[in-house]
Amino acid sequence: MSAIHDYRLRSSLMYNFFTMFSIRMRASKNRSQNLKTHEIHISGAEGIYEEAEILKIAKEYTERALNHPRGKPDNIVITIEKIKEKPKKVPLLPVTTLKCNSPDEAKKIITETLLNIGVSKKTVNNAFKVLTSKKTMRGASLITEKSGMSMEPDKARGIRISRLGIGKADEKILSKMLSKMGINITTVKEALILASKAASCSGVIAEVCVSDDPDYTTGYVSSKKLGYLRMPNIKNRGELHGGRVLFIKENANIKALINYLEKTPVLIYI
Ligand code: PML
Repeated sequence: MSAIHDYRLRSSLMYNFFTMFSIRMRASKNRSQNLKTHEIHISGAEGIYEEAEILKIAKEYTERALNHPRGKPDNIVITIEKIKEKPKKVPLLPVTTLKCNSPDEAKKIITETLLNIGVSKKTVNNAFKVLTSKKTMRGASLITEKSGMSMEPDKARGIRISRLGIGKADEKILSKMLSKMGINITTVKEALILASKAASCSGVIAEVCVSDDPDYTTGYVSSKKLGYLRMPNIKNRGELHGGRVLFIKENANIKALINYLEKTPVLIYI
């Protein structure tokens, strides 16, 4: 290969990587109580995209924020940020849908699964308090596997698992795969991509998620070893509670863990 050709190839690869953007949306509602105003979470979404897709995605995210079952937002914040480091490649978790007929059954499955992988009963109980609380956390809660301590610095915000996405070719494969299972919808795709990033974090043992969307009643428990285990009827239709809990190693380096989950760009591959 000539020096010029080699230079062009290298610069085009660099161009591709440097022109990827993290696009994030957060929508909230203002609520006044006791002369104070605070924000209630309505919806969020994000992905990693090429420059040519920015307008389309910003429109899609805006429409999503304006038409969410949790209500009409007062604030929609869309952040478009150029990715500055090469995204880490992380494998997609395998997907299984379990048979689950009620929230009680889901609670039993989650509890048994977590106890089996060494999470303490106290930690499981604390996780259910977060997942069923009326005050939904915007991001994820971090709970230590044995002592059940909450480690997220901001209890209202939690940790936002961020800067994550999937390349176009892999997304096509994912769509086909999910279509065969009859679950090719954005909610599943986005949750699966997020769970795959969380499971790739060295201090994270497992995750449980219940959607805070009152119309969406499927949730999941996931980990590198378990894969992504979906549970229909994890909550009753109409309920507004929900959230995400990450079970973390007792001795996890919290700063490094949060930095990976929130800041390190990750692209999921199949
Ligand atoms: C969410 O509302 O974003 C979480 C959805 C979790 C479950 C998605 C699925 O696998 O059906």
